[in-house]
Formats: sequence, structure tokens, C-alpha cells
Amino acid sequence: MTTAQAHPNIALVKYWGKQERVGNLPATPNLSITLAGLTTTTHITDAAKDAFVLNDAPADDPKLNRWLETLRGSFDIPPLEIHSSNDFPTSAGLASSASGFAALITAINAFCELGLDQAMCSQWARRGSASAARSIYGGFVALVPPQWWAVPMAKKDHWALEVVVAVTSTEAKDVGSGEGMERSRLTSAFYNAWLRDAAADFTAASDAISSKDFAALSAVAELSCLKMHSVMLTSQPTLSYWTPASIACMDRVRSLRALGHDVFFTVDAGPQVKAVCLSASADAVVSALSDVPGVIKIIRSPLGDGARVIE
Ligand code: 2P0
Repeated sequence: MTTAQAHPNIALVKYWGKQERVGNLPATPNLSITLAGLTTTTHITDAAKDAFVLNDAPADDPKLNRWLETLRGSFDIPPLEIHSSNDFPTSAGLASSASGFAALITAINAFCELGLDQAMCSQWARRGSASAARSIYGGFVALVPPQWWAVPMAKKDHWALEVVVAVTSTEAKDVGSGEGMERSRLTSAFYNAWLRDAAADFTAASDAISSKDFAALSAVAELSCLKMHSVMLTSQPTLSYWTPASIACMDRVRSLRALGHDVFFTVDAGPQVKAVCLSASADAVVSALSDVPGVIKIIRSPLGDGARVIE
């Protein structure tokens, strides 16, 4: 048996939309931070036929099946029993597919002795879920052309950011990210503007991370999030991932900033709000978001490491 672990990541410059060619390639450069406070653990063993168990329940995941078929087109891989579990809500906007595919390729690479380096693991993770390419690495990670495998930008101790996740619902989302992105590409009048601005946002965020300029990172990361949600909301049918509690949390983060705290928000394809802050403000952020009506749980996380084999 081989066991691997990986953490979700959250994008500060978002990926929302794919290129129109094979390989599951994002349309725009994007970057993320890896979260130590949430973990996927994946065990692999030999089996008579493939079996997938997710959070202790047998599961049939067409995306996983297609990915395994593609992987088997390149490698000789026997039938496998895969047990994957998350210590956080699954398919609820907390990037469980990112940590899931990153842990899975890391475990299969070790168990089947595929000999992949991290860049190749990242490329295979991306084919499962593009954000998974980034969870191969810890700290600050970019997913950029021309290869579209993830590239580590800075280690986690470059800048001790903390993330406070305000969970407002543990329901699985109605519309998955891949389907939502395609809907946005085809129907949102703002999609072309989103594509046009992405490279500049990516450069501004990279520079802010290099120089540890929190105000600059806050500005570009919140704007990237709000632009992505504008594209989502103007898709037809609309993709509306926020709850009233999500909006209240975003307002609370703005209020904290007005009081002098170093904090900004980001929200993905789900109703959870992630408040990214400097350590000196983390207690105040936890306390303020805990008080927001509709927040059912707070998860506090430092930055984390990349995917790895643990046994
Ligand atoms: C991101 N998201 O950059 C963005 C922000 C959600 C909102 O990457 O179709 O599960 O499997 O490549 O990676 C979620 O999308 O999509 C995502 P696929 P994925 O984190």
C-alpha cells in the first residue's frame, strides 16, 4: 500500500475558463497559495478491478475514470483500489478536486513506480483538475504558459500569510467548475474582458508576492475574485455561488481593513469565504467572521507543503 497527502490551494489570481484544445489547459495564467489546514489522504492498493472509495463510501466518478483511462494510455497501470478522504467538506468550493488529484497522482506515481518528477506529476494532476496542478507544490504557486504545469514561485516561509476560511454551507455545489467555466465562456458578455485583464493581474500579484506588498496583493486578489464572480453571475443560466452569509463575510473583511487590519477576501466556486491575512490580524479575523450570522464553521490555516508520499 502507498499513502499520499495533499492540501487544497486557493487562487489569488483565478482560473475560470479553458483553452479550446486537449489537455485541460487554463485560458489564463493563475496563481495560488497552498493551505496546510485542510488535507486529502489517499491510499492505493492492488485490486482485482478498479474501485474508488471517497470519504468511506464507494463512489463512481466519471472524471476520475476518464483520467485513469488517459493515464493508462501512457503507463502500464494495474487495477487499483483507491481510498481518498478529506478532512473538510467535499465539492463545496474548498478545492477538494485540487488536493484529490494531486494526492492521487503522487500516490500512483510511487505505488506503480512511474518515475515522474514533480513537473510531470503536476501536468498529470492538471489533466484531472487544472487547479490540482498547483497542489503538487507548497507555498506560492503559479500555473502558467507555455507548458501549463505548475511552477513554485516562493516557499511557504517566504511570507507567513494565514487563511481564515468561513464555511457557510457544506452542501456539494449544483454546477461543477468545469461545466460552469464552459457556460461562462459561451454565454457571459464579460468573458473576453476577463481574458484580456488576466495577464496584467497575474503580473501585479506576482510582483506583490515578491515584494511582500500586502496592500497591492489585496487589491489585485479581491479584484480577480470579483471579476470572476461577475463572469459567473452574467453566465446564462447564472452561476450564483454566494449566500447572504458569503456577502456578509466579504463586508466584514472590508470593515476589518477599514480598522487597519491586513486582510482581504477571496471566494471560489462555492459559498465559503477565505480571508487571507497577516498573522498579527488573524485572531481579529477569526473573531469577526465567527460572529457573522450563517457562518457554521471557521477553519484557520497557515500556508502548507506540496503533495507527498507519507508511507
Ligand atoms: C481556481 N477554481 O483558480 C478556480 C477559482 C474555482 C474558482 O480551479 O475543470 O476543479 O477540473 O480543471 O480545477 C476549480 O476548477 O476545474 C478552480 P477543472 P477545477 O482555483
